[in-house]
Amino acid sequence: MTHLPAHWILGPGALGRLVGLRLAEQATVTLIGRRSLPVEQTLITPDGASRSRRVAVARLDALPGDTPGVIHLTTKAYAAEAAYEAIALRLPADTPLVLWQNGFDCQPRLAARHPGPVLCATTTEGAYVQSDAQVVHAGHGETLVGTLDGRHAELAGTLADTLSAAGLKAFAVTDIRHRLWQKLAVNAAINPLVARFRIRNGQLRDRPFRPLVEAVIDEVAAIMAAEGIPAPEEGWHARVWKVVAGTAGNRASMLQDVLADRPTEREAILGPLRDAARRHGLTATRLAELDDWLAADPWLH
Ligand code: KPL
Repeated sequence: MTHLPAHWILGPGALGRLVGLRLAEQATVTLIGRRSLPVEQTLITPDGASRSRRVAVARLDALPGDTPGVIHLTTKAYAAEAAYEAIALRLPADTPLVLWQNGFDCQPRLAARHPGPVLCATTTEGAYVQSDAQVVHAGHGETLVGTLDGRHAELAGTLADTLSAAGLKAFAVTDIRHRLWQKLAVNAAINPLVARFRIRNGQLRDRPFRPLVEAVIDEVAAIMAAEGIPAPEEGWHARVWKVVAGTAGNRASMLQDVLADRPTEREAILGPLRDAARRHGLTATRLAELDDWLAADPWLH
């Protein structure tokens, strides 16, 4: 098998539509959400080109009659399990499921719950929604895919090839658990602080915030070491500052969620870190403070 046919994209936000519209150039794609989207969808590429195409769309409560070849679950982390349950009874048991969530929370549970192959994907592709009919591919990145239990290497390779052929550079890896934790670590050092202070990523380099970031990175690095997650070659501090520099103008996803009064991915990002700190007898005061702040209604502060 060199390519995967018939992709269902469950959760057509920015990432879901980026993946869906790229794949739609060479495969059958259905975008499935809580509400129906326009069938005419436009993707703005990083070089500013506008590519429009018609895709199949469906609502979660009115699924299409055909059978998917692969399901991409692209909801936010906190919505993933409910979205899966909404379609689970309709799926042939061997349907591959690809989990695109941030953090490390729902992945092990869904891998245990779904009878077929479960792949995890983590990406640095940048995308944002312009309207119900338009998504912007803001910047190229890289996607890594693999399974938590090390099985289905061939399928991971096929998925990576399919994504790469569609213009989303992807690689199959055998250590996706480490990769998910590494992304979570960087997210934990940036997202809660920018949400707390309502600043763009680059402002973390400024005087009042810099020591706070350094302190959070120290806590995260200690937890990663105890958990056996390899540090990046350049070290955790350099890695975080590199991402901050590369995304300086961004409003991080957690800040966008707080500003829009939406739930955040707090549980998927800070939850596993706090659990791991507890397991290893580490104190993580700063992470705990940020998590407690996010858990309370941020508008009350
Ligand atoms: O991935 C991100 C996010 O916004 O969630 C970071 C790395 C923080 C960049 O904005």
